[in-house]
Amino acid sequence: MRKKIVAGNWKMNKVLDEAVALTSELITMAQDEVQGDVRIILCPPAIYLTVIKKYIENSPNFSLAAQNCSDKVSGAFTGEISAQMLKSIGVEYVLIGHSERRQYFHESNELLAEKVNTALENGVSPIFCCGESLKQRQNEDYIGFVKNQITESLFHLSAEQLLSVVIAYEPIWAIGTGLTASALQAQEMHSALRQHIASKYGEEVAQEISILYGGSVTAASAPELFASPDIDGGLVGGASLKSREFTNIIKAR
Ligand code: G2H
Repeated sequence: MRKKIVAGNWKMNKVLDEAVALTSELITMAQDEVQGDVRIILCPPAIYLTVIKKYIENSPNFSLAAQNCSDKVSGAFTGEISAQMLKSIGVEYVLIGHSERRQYFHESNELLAEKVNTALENGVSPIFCCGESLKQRQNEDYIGFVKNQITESLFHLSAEQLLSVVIAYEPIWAIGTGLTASALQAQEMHSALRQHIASKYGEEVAQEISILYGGSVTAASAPELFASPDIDGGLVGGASLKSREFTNIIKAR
């Protein structure tokens, strides 16, 4: 059985009071309403990680992820946060390769491979994001494009290392646009990515990796998406900023 995961990517939203209030509400709702085995990962802005860590301490199904980390180990890199620092405050996961970072901060597959390495070397699990643009979906081999992102950033890893990675497929055309990939479109890609992993690492490894879907997931769209055989949960942006909506998404996993 693969791990079921629902992660909330808050992006650059919420001031401290709002971040704390959202966390408290989520913990209460999850305690009262969420049954079964699901890992809930909160991805707040890095500045709140230590504060929120204290709030989730007694909630074993909650974990924290940073939204980014440096590809460098340490040193004179003003403004950067290393994987080692994340580990030192008890952060278990880090988003790597979110399309907003690829687009606005020009992060390449090669750079992302370095970030994956430093995260793994420090015991922080990458949530590796991949996905195609609308243009790529319309004009090109969109499955090949996403497979290549995985090949170039992950296929240098050993099988054991790869099993510490979570993959998040996020079609760029569905991010924050209100357009969700249909369950069929998402399943097509998830299944292709799993086969791609199997071709390199074997079926057993491919069957163990959690692949999340992201892109305008809501409480309304989550049940059908999460019912698809190769979709193991979601990476949720906008809808993770509201406790009721996000809890309902968690319940749909
Ligand atoms: C994709 C997703 C979360 P949203 O970026 O990473 O955001 O659900 O707002 O499309």
